[in-house]
Amino acid sequence: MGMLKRATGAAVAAIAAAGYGAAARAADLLGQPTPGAWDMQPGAAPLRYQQMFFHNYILFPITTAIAVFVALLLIWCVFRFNKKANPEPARFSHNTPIEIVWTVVPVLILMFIAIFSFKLLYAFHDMPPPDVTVKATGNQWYWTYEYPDLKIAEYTSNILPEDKAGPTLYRLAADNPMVVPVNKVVRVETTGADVIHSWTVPAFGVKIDAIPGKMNQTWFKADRVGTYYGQCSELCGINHAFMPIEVKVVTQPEFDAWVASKGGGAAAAASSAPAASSAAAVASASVSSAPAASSAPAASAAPAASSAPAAH
Ligand SMILES: [Cu+2]
Repeated sequence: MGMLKRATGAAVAAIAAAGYGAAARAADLLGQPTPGAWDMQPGAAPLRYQQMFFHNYILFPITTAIAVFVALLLIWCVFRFNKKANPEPARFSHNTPIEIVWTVVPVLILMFIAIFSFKLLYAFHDMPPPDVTVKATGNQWYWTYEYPDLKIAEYTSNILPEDKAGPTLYRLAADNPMVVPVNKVVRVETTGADVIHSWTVPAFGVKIDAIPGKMNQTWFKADRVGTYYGQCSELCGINHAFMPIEVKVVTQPEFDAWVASKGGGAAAAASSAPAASSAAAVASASVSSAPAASSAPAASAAPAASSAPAAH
């Protein structure tokens, strides 16, 4: 079973990556809906490719087959067993073999779906060690973002007005987007300041409620640089449609520069780790070594840095 599971997983991942990579959907806009398009927008995260594979090659064919089968059955019954065609109706009320079949077959179908569905659920649940943590708070009606490990204070991300966003991006674009590095594990912690909101970015396959008094978390690993849009997906009041989510995925050096421009820094996070050696403190203080310091914590200092906020 374990081997079968692993083999299935590897096959799904390979097909999904091939089918939903950059080349396959080049015509569609990245990170946003494409006017006139009919399929899901292109994905930009490994688990999103698996979600799309699951939908397009597992769920969709099964639901289509069931819908067609039931429709044909209905049509057949209507014509074959109406009063005119079948004036003398049968009197029996049970048929054991067919009852066994219509119980067992749906169970088998659900078990087949569960193989893929549970694999994905667990993949989303089992977050790898995060490289960046962002706290996203839903407010009526805007998002605020905070990077506790990087000492970036909470800032507000408001909707970009229509004249600045343009017709296509209006209600998708925000003035101060969330910014994250490419190919890094980003942990998103969500909470609500007033009512329940939902932080959603389709290209990453992420949708998680932001609930007052509760901290939810999810994660994604964007594999392409770009700008990705989403919308609050929990009906939260009159301006629910006007609190967009914009995520800029940039290279690590660009991210470091952005962090510095926000007054934060990986160096600050590293030096806040308990009992950091004086050598590390000196290194983090030096401007030239900052990029090195920021890439290093991914392997070594990340657990220490992520545990740091608990001390506040
Ligand atoms: Cu909302």
